[in-house]
Amino acid sequence: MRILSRLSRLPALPVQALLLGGAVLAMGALSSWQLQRHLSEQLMQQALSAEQLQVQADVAQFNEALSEAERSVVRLSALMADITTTGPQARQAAARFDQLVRRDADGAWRSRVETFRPGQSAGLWLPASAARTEASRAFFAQAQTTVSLFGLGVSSGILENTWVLPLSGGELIFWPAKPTFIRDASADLDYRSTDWVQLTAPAVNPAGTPRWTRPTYDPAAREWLLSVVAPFRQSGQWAGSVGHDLLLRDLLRWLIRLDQQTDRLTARALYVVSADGHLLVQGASTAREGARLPASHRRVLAPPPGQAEVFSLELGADHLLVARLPRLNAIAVYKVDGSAIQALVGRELRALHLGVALFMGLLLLLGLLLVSREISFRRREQRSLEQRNRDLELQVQARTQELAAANQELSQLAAQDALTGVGNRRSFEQALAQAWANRRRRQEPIALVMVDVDHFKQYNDSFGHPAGDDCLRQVAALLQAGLHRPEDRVFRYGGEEFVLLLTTTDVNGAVHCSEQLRRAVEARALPHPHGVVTISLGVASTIPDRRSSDGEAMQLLARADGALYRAKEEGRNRLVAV
Ligand code: GH3
Ligand code: MG
Ligand code: MG
Repeated sequence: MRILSRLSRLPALPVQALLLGGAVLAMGALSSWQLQRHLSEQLMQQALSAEQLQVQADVAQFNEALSEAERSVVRLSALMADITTTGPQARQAAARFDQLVRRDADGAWRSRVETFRPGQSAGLWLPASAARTEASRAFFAQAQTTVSLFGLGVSSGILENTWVLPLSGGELIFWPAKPTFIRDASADLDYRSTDWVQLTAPAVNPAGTPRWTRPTYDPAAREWLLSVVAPFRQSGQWAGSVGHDLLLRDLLRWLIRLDQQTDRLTARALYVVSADGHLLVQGASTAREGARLPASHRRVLAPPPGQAEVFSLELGADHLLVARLPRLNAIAVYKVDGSAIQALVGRELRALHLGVALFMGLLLLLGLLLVSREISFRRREQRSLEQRNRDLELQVQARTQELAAANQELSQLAAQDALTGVGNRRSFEQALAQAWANRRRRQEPIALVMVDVDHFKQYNDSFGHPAGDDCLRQVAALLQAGLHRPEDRVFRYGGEEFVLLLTTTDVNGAVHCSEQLRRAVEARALPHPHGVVTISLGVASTIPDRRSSDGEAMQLLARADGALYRAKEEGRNRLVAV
């Protein structure tokens, strides 16, 4: 029973597993949602930072290009300082000059355009007013030879031209990297009034270090130009200036990649704007160059305090990335498209979702595996408990049977006479009462025979008590053997007296049976001081009266006892019936 109650206390496993699984899934979904939100913010920040870093790298490259131009112009300045204007070298240079220039009908010297080849040849252009002397021609020619080596110092992609402006003759000499510049230049244009020419004045730049002009719009080139200028000396005297003109558009498009398809995911260059709000170079923006900055973007002109070279400003859902370009006194503006960032983050999150789904699936599979293992374990345990229960029931059954047998044996022993093995006096009284009631109901005869061993005292006296016991056992066995009906029984009434209960037997039957028993004992011829062991018997029989009580059975016994008494009186070894 204890085992059964233990079984019934086991929880319903599938329900438990379902609850657990549900809880795990709910927790997973919740944490995945939170994780997603957190990651989404992180990823957006990261994307923006990555764009910022990229712009920073661009600005660093841009600055490096400017430094390259500065180094180059310093070298040019040094070369010009070494030039001599006399001797055979100067004459050769003058001859070369004649090949390169011609005097046109309007009196101006112009370059022979057809001889120019970018990166190799140089050309020169002189205003009509320029003085011509042998010395200056030789000087210009030699300068050209020298400078033709020089132009390689700056990337040809951004170098528009290189020039020398000597103080001596006031002539301007160009070595254009791009011949179209010379072609398009007007003969009457006086460059000496421009920003960059003014920078060549000794008073403006006494130290002779490279100086940058502001971005300047050149109507001849129809481009924004940027010039780096350095003075040079000859024989210790201030002799003039040298410079590089760079096309801002090329410089910026090459470095900041305006208008180009880049591998960037989100940031697009919009334009470069001067400090006073004029668009210098235009990228993806549709605004016209030279126009004013769009009103919504004005904030880029007032950068937040701090040293950051690149910073970001929110513009609705988008961001503007702003890079300072101090040497230009300008800034480059990029736009980071909010929807592009969202798309990027979405892609990353889809990958995350897949990962989370796989993880949850794995978790579920593991859970199912554990539950199924648990179920099979519990089934095995239940089967073993049932087996133990059956074993115990069998044991209880066996014990019960053993107990019943023992009880039966005990009750048999309780009803038996210990010496002779026949029924004892107590069982006789029970059997008599039962038989009496039965015969009374059926109105059938019942007989009692009292049996007593003759002169048994003398037997004991002669052969001893143990022999007497043995004799009693033999007599009892003879009496038992002499009764043939199963319902007829022998009891030891006491001492050496026995009583026979013969149911359904009238007096004649009882007498017949008693006589046979007497003879059987006599015939057994157990030795006795008087001869052989004999018995005397008193027989009584009756049909119980219907109204009689059980106590009247004792009267029948008394009658049999009386008959026995008479048999003793009449000489023993005989029977008397009443
Ligand atoms: P009678 O012929 O008149 O019966 O003479 P008796 O000697 O048999 O009668 P009595 O009643 O004087 O003696 C009975 C004797 O039976 C006395 C007793 O010692 C003996 N006796 C009674 N029970 C036992 C017993 O269990 N074992 C033995 N060995 N002797 C017993
Ligand atoms: Mg006696
Ligand atoms: Mg006797």
